[in-house]
Amino acid sequence: MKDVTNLYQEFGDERLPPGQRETSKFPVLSKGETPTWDPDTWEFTVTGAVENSLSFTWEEFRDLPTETQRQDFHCVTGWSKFDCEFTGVPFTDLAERAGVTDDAVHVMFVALDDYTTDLPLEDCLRDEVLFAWAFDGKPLAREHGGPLRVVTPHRYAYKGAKWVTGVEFLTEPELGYWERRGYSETADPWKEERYS
Ligand SMILES: Nc1nc2c(c(=O)[nH]1)N[C@H]1C(S)=C(S)[C@@H](COP(=O)(O)O)O[C@H]1N2
Ligand SMILES: [Mo]
Repeated sequence: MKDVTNLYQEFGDERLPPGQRETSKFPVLSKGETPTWDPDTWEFTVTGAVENSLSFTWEEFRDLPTETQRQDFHCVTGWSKFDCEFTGVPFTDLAERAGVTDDAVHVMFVALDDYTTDLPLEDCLRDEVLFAWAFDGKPLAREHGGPLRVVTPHRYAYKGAKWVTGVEFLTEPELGYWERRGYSETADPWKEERYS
């Protein structure tokens, strides 16, 4: 397993970002109800500024090569959970398969609960950004985003869309659900970029 819990060294002095409190629990934070999903009709798409748009059924997605990483998780509301073990498909793998075009600068993630979140492309093209379907070796619980969620240990966790079904590469920045409501576009926990 790859341990990326030292990635904070790139951003700050302390593993626990300023203004955060460590918790051993794994709280659930969702804007609404946990959406239902059907493995027979579930579809994941990669679209936008790419050479090849991609589409996966659940079975196809599960056949993709995966990585398991030990990561930290920082919620913008002030709690951090250390040593989360996520298994999933690296963002960079999908970006490579799709062939991101030179004019792409930004990324939008879309989810089953109509949640969206955006990040600059360079913040997504990192080894630690995973489309994760397992947590601590077990299928991701539905309230935590099962069947599939994004994890972004270098950014506040609202950048990690639970129930993710699509990623769109953009040639201009657009804002996601919380970003339109005043949360930070870049969301660096060590700079306490909570609000914009
Ligand atoms: N689709 C979707 N993804 C989401 C959210 C949401 O409401 N819907 N909440 C975000 C927020 S604010 C946080 S802190 C994390 C929480 O993940 P957890 O519920 O697994 O702790 O998911 C993020 N991803
Ligand atoms: Mo959050």
